[in-house]
Amino acid sequence: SERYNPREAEARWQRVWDENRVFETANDDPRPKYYVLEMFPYPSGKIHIGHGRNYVMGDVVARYKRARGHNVLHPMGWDAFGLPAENAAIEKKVHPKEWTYENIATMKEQLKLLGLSIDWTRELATCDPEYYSRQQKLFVDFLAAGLVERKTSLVNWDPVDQTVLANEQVIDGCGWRSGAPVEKRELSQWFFRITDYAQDLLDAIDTLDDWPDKVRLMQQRWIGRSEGVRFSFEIEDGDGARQAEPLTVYTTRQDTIFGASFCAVSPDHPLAKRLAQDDAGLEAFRRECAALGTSEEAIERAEKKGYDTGLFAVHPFRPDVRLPVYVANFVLMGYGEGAIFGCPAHDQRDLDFARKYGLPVIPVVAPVDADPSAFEIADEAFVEKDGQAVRMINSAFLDGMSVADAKEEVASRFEAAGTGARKVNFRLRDWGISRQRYWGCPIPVIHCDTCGIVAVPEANLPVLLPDDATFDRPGNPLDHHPTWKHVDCPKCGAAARRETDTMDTFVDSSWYFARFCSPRDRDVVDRAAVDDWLPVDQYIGGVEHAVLHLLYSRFFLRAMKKTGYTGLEEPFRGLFTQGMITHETYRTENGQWLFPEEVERRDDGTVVSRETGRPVVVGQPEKMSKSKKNVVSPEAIVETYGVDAARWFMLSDTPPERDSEWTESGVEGAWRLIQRLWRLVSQVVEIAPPAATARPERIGPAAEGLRRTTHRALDAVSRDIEQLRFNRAIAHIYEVVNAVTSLLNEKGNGEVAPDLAWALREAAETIVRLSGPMVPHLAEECWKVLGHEGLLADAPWPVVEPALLVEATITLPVQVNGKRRDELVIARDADQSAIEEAALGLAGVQRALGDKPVRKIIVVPQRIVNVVV
Ligand code: ANZ
Ligand code: ZN
Repeated sequence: SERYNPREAEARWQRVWDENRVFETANDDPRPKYYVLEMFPYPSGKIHIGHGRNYVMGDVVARYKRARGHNVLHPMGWDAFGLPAENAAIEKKVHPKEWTYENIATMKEQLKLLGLSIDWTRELATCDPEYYSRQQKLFVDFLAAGLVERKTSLVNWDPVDQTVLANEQVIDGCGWRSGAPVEKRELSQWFFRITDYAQDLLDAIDTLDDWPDKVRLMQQRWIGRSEGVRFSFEIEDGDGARQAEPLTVYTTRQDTIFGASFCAVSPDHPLAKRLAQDDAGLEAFRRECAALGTSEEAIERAEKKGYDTGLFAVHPFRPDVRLPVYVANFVLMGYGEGAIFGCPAHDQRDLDFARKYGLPVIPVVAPVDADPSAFEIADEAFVEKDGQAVRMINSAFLDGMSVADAKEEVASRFEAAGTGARKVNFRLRDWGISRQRYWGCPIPVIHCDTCGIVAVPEANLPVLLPDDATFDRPGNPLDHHPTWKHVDCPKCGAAARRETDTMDTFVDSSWYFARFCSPRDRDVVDRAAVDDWLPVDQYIGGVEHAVLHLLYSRFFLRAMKKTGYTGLEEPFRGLFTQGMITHETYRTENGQWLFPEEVERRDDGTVVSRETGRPVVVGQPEKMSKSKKNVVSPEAIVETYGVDAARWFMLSDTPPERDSEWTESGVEGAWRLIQRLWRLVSQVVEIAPPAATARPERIGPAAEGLRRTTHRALDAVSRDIEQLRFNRAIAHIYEVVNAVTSLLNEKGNGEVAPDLAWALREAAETIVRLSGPMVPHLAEECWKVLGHEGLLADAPWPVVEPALLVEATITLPVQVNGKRRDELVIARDADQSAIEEAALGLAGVQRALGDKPVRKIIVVPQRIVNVVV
């Protein structure tokens, strides 16, 4: 038969699907719903094949669920606001809008090449007024519902570019573009009150049992609930004069209070600010700390430094003990009370600090078996605190207690004395959404000198971005636009100013999945549609979004519930985080990156530049990225191998959660497999032509054997796809392919009995249907050759005949002296001696036996084997 020509066939089937609107989804469809979504892309320019993996995975699920009789929602859109567009405006002098929409057009073309079963009628772009106008309505509703707050917070300020910088834009304390040392500034900003939901967001993680454990753990850590105590120290100056204001600290280790040797406040603490007014040294220290920016990581990494204020804190239980009070760079203003007591013996940070400033190190927790008078701390803090292994020492009334009991005791004493109280804290902060930039959703409020903050009335929405912004000077283009911000107050009519901040782009991506349910609705969403479609049954995306995007979306749905847009709280029932696609990197001798197509691998294994013939340095496979040029374009693949080959390779190469290395030989292998499937189907059609095959009366052993293989694969592939184990699904498809191939080879040119012909056709049809979600174009083509009228995309999933699944083998656990050591897979009808022999041969059993002689073997038929020594 002739070769399969993917280039021609793929374009043709894509046209057929489009023209027949096969993947358009109606809301009023009686079938059970299934919502599958991949995290929508940022339109950065072009996609490479590495971007394709999660879309292809989602597509397999979508096509599979369609075949299983679901009404599938599988939409696509664009996360289209953001800084890169504004950078392009500055660097390339194109308008962010133009840049963004051009990228969207390019990337849409590219995505279409992948043959995805997407309902493009639901497409949306977050930069489109159609979308962001609804987002503004949401904001106004959230504001009215008390979910939004305006408060000051510290930001990274670039004094040259006159702009707020995100933490990632602060590099070694300097602005990424200007190179100027960053300052910390207090700025009035808009916040979503996500912390109101901290406990709820934490508790509900338990219900997300179809999420990866690591993501749930990351969310838990991010929310960071801790139980501790908030209490106050009396403060004295160097002469023993009591100060009016006590110092309040937060601790989770109140048990270590007798090991306290200093107190420290944040450089932004009111006490530090006050003292700095008449202390130039302290002011300089505060400025030095400010240069660290607001990133917690940077603060964590920096050397721990302090400034001695000359004040002392009075120990709450030992009035004769005075602790020096420092301003320290590692104490954050945003957490707890912005002030701590330090216990160097049991906290590494405090220990480093104590060693640097010559402060005492007093152990108060020690292993139960240690001699309290001899227990000392060297360079490592002793952080063990759990259970019966440690107890309190050097701690007056706490001596001998466990850490847990000591915590209780100290907390109770503070509460009795009225100087402190138990307190739950969360690491989670309110979500600051103000961005001083142009290319984002304008925050729909107006500042009036008389009325204060006034929400833009619904009738005046949307607040559109002005097109005629300029990007040639520092600062926020909306702020220095000549007219845009000048409006009359909607309340009193006086001259007022628009808010010029735009929203964090994470806001845009926190509800797009809800908008997809009724993408053209005049309101924010159609509540019935949202309640029907959500939660997303399967969400697929990168683990880099495991915390912020997912948490914000969870908050958003709760906020939308509060404002009446939905009855639901959790947006994503199932979550999958896929691995990345990697590729080798290539560099010339002078360090220039080369694209894969610019190099050539010679027969002797050396790699050279196609242009110069000079050797090229081949680097380890790394995540595909434009900057290192180790990318492959979908166009190039489609041209040479067809997209089905790329899809097959992406799915078959590794488990989907793991990284997968893209290689030319890998795609080539996938291409060969596609040709092989094609030949196989063509051969079977010759033996068992479409019309002529009715189910035979009698099915002989050869046909029966093939049918078992076929149905077992069908069963396994269904389960594998349900669990997103695509590589295993493909391995099971191979089992049928191999069985058919060997039967065809055996037959040679001979005749085939009708029952076997029939079973071969069933096998071929099953192969085609099972591989349909993975290689949909090839499968449609084969489906047609097999004589079907309709589209495979509309055909139901084949049905398993359970009788064919009854295993010929069983699995028996094998114990040695009652302890499970291995398991045995053996023929269901194997006799006693065969089982005994096989059990003794197992690696796990042999390891457990060592050289001990076997006394007895007990076989409980169909149940268990126990070896006694
Ligand atoms: C005394 C102490 C002794 C502490 C000890 C730890 C170990 P989590 O569990 O994350 O809530 N802390 C409190 N507020 C802080 C701030 N604003 N900036 C930096 N550190 C702060 O952490 C609570 C612990 O972090 C608190 O318990 C406090 O140090 C520190 F052996 O108090 B601890
Ligand atoms: Zn007013």
